[in-house]
Amino acid sequence: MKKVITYGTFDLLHWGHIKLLERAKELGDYLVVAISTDEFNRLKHKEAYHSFEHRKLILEAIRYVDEVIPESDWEQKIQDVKDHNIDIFVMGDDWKGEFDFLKDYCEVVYLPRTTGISTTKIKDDLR
Ligand code: C2G
Repeated sequence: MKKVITYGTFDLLHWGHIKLLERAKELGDYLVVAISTDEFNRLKHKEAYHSFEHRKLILEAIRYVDEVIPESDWEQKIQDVKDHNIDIFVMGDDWKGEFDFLKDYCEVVYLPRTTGISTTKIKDDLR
C-alpha cells in the first residue's frame, strides 16, 4: 500500500484544496493529512476561521482523505514520514523546494496550485 502525506491549514475549505487532495490521493492508496493546529497557525502567522477540531471534522468527511493527524510544529515531518510509513510527501508548488530535505526519507512531489481561488480571496471578496 502506497501511503501519501500532505500538510496544511485547510481553512474555509474550497475547490483548490479539494483538487490538491484529489491529486495527492491519486499518487497512492492512502492519504494522511496533517492539519495545522490553532497554535501552529499562530506560528505561521495565520488565523483560521474554523477551529482545529472543525477543520479536522471537515477534512475527515472528504472521500480522498483516509486519516487526519495534527501538525503542531515545523519539525515533525521526518518523524511523521517514519511513523506513518509514508512513501510520498505532497505539497502545492507555492512550497516548491522548501521540503526537499524529506527526499532522504520519501518521494517529494510539489503539485501546481489551483489558480483563481484561495482562503484569502474568499475573505477579501466577502468583505
Ligand atoms: N492549495 C492549492 N491551491 C489553492 C490553495 C491551496 O493547491 N488555490 C494547496 C496548498 O499549496 C497546500 C494545501 O492546498 O498544499 C493547503 O493549503 P493551506 O491550507 O494554505 O496550507 P499552508 O498554510 O500553506 O500550510 O507545513 C506546511 C504548512 O502547514 C502548509
